[in-house]
Amino acid sequence: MIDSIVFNDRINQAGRLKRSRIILAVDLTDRPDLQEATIRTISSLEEHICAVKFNFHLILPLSRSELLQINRLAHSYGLQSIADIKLNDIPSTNEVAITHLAKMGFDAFTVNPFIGPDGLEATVLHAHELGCGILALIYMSHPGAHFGFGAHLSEGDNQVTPVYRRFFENATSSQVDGMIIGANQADILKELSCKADKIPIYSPGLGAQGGDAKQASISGTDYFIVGRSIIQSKDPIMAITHLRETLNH
Ligand code: NUP
Repeated sequence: MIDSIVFNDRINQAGRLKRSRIILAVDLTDRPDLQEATIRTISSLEEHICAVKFNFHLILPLSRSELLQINRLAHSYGLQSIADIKLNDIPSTNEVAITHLAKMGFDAFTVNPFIGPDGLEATVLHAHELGCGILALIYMSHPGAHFGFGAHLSEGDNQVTPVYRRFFENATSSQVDGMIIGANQADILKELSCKADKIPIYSPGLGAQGGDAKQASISGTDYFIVGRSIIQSKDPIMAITHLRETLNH
């Protein structure tokens, strides 16, 4: 039974119990049996993962009660559930969204630090009051990420700071529960994992987006977010077993 009020403790415990640091991105596309397909997918892979992650693929088409049922099932398997909605609004609006999602059984939410340090801190505080966690985007995995996360901020006196470093500083001081850095951004992963201290790094961008799990692990990834290369595989159980073994050895 995983029942800490601290998200980081819960996901850490789930990782140890399942002997897996894999988070399944359940990115099923819309279909008439979406809830059943989600349940089947989670049930068939639950023993190989520590958490599930849902983005708008499921949050938009499913109802509140369907999502609550799915999250209860995930919890019954000892999994954590992450709503990947990349919150990016004023604190009071973020708080309303988080409150709704927490009532649907989600344990953690993704946030874009573009909202600034004060907004990030307020969002983290609110999530913590509800026993939930916040994962901040620091450097995304897609090719266009460098336009935003890799852009440079002018500090005057010819000094420039990359946006991702400022996001990292803001995320650290706001005491986020995790940082999201693409598995395919090896240099950034290496640079920030040395400084991240006790804040875990979550990496999507494996397989379909070109990242290599072993390499990401060496570069500092703690939790591995993976979707299409498992759920669209001809044999998802074999694919996830292989990934898990690669990471555990
Ligand atoms: O930088 C990010 N990259 C990314 O792919 C941040 C994310 N949240 N994601 C999500 O991770 C993306 O929306 C998808 O749900 C998952 C990766 O899936 P796949 O590329 O393994 O299929």
